[in-house]
Amino acid sequence: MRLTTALVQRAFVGTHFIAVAAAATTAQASSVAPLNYFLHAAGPAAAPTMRLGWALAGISVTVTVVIAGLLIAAIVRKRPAATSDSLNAEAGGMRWIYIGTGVSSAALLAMLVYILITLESVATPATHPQLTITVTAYDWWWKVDYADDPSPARNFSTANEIHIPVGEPVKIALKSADVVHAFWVPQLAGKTQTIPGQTNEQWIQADRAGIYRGQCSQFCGAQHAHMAFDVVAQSPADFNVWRDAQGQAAASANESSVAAGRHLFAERCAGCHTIRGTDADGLQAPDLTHLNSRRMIAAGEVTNTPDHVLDWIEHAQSIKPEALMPSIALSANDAAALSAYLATLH
Ligand code: HEC
Ligand SMILES: [Cu+2]
Repeated sequence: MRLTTALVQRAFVGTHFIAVAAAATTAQASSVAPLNYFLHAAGPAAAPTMRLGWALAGISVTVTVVIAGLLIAAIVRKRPAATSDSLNAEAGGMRWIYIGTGVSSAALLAMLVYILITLESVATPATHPQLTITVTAYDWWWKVDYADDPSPARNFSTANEIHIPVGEPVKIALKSADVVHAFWVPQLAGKTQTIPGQTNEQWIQADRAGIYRGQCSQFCGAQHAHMAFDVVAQSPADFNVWRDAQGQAAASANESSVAAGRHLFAERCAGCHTIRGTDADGLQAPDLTHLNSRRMIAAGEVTNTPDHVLDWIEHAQSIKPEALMPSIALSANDAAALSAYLATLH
């Protein structure tokens, strides 16, 4: 039912279109509008609703134009001069009411039928998903758990970047750690809420390899607008390589050259962050075991470069005010040691 509501919301894209297009163009310095689902659908859960959006927008525009035309005609048309019996001369006008009501009802009914058919066609994938990914929304980032493999070495937690194999449906189990959020990858599927204390489900499928941007689409607090993520769709072979690599503990865990940075991390960061293979096992923040494998940090806020990471650590509260990570002051030596350690987290 919730999924249905979400899809219906999405079906009425006409009203949303301009706002989303405007938000998308300012969201990122990227050359393409990443949320432009009106022009791009990359899978079978998204293409039918994109066509539906166009059809509904087309019908709405047609109705508006026809009514505006009739209205203008009525205003411009001259009435014959009033005569004493003109009060009784209204008889012919009623026909327009009947025709208008009939046409509008038929159009609305046709739209309803098309909406229901579309909802049905995207409700379930053609084949049963082989892969389930659990995504938990936090203020203001996304925890991504791969937990369905019989081999524990292939199960792990990551953040803000969801990898999927192309060409097959993937089930997304959706949870929330705090308030209501909504998970939305416009080019892959409609939006679904994440609600504390319950698990919602949706499926996504990408027919082409690529990076699809997702965004929280239900207001959840100060940094709601900066709660984005990427879905990286890759060939099944590449996906398996990625999954195997992510399952590994941090390679650097015992390197003595980065001992100072590791020690600093244990003191100042481990309460919130996990690095597998070390004692850092905080659960309230993104898993950093393979930090450098990700494209972006802070839920799509900045690209993942060593400078940006250091800047984030020292100025998290100015980059993302109210984010649940404090700005952490570091001496130049500490910053260098920490950077050296973080650089090893591939
Ligand atoms: C009080 C808990 C807390 C502490 C302490 C903390 N962090 Fe964070 N950190 C967070 C949270 C929460 C986020 C996610 C913020 C967001 O995107 O809104 C985060 C995000 C990050 C990210 C971006 C990760 C990504 O993939 O988006 C990095 C890197 C990071 N922290 C490094 C550190 C380092 C290094 C330290 C210690 C110097 C540290 N953090 C201390 C809570 C914490
Ligand atoms: Cu939100």
